[in-house]
Amino acid sequence: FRFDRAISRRPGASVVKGLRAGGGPDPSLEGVLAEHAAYVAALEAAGLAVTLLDPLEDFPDAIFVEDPALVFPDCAVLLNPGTESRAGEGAYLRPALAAMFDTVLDLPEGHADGGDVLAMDGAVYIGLSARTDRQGAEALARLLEGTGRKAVVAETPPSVLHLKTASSIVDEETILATRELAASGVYAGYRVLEIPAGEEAGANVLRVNDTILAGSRFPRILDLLDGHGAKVVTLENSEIEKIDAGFTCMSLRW
Ligand code: CIR
Repeated sequence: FRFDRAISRRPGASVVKGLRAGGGPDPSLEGVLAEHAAYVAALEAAGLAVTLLDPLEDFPDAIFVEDPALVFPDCAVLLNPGTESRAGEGAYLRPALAAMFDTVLDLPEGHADGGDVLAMDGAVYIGLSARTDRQGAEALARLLEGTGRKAVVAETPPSVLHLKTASSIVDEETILATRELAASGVYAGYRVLEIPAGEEAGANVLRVNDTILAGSRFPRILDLLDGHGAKVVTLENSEIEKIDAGFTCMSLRW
């Protein structure tokens, strides 16, 4: 979770048509723009130099740059998002990644979203979901093993969009997770902070250097995050969450 740089993408007007699992109303464009700008400012305040890419009107979900790609200090990986309307996003990320990374790898087969990938120092966890199929997860695991990393493919509870909708890195020994995901045992060997019932929607938080970005509506999660060597910064996300935004998925960090 120590990073110097990030890529994020400005929302276009089409962002209000972003996918949402539970239906529900469109967010307001002004609200999304304000919340996204505050998010980028928070990354900068945490010490990151953020490269902002131009909006992609043809792809309402393109602000979620961590789904079509993953980055590590030594390489970037272009994935293959598991939903039709997002399949073309990677092509628009490739030039930026090629300019910033010597090595850009491609997922050779199957589907995988970056939201299903939680990278600890010791292992990279790849969740199986409606977006990440076994073929994609196993191909990604092999690709990452080829870069010297250990990869673990895990089931994700069917109630969540992505692995990181239900779990987040707090520090190198600690993961915040919903009870359902914690009970699966996937994070055995780590200290797991279990989310109190009723606050599952706040499971996605973002550790960046000495800061943890978290939603403001989850007081018990905020209490749990206290005392892990980081300042907890709360962000308003009431509009952006209408299209299932998480804090991890709106940037690529390395
Ligand atoms: C989608 O359904 O693809 C977007 N509306 C939300 C993606 C959020 N990404 C993430 O949790 N990693």
